[in-house]
Amino acid sequence: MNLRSIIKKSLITISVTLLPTLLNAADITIEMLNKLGKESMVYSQKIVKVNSGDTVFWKATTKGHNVEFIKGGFPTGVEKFKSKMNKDAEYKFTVPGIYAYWCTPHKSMGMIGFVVVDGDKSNLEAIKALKFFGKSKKIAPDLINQL
Ligand SMILES: [Cu+2]
Repeated sequence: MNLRSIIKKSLITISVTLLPTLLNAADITIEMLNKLGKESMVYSQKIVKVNSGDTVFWKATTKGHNVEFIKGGFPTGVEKFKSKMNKDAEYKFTVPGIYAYWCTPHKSMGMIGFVVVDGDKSNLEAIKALKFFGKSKKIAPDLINQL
């Protein structure tokens, strides 16, 4: 085998190896954290805006967290989603609208987040009507105003 064919073979191998990774790459990564600046029990980004087809990846940077879509807090027709504790999570958003979620054990400690898909806010009234608890209840209105 000459150098040229070795290079060609290598490039093909690299492409075949990397392509699935590139195709599955998350479009947005959010860290689940015990601490971020002065805040504790928090998602590194509380609001993200994505396009349908985009995947959001929640990294379990610190343990003890998860992602749970809030009942009534996502577009109709979408199935509920709850990730495993302590584990990375990912979700591919295909239906436009607003998605509200919290971390199950820290739902009253302000660990909430929102995803807006395709800039569609048609379910905003349902989001405003959600019942939040404790610290989350305090911070939710301001976040919802920023959607
Ligand atoms: Cu948490």
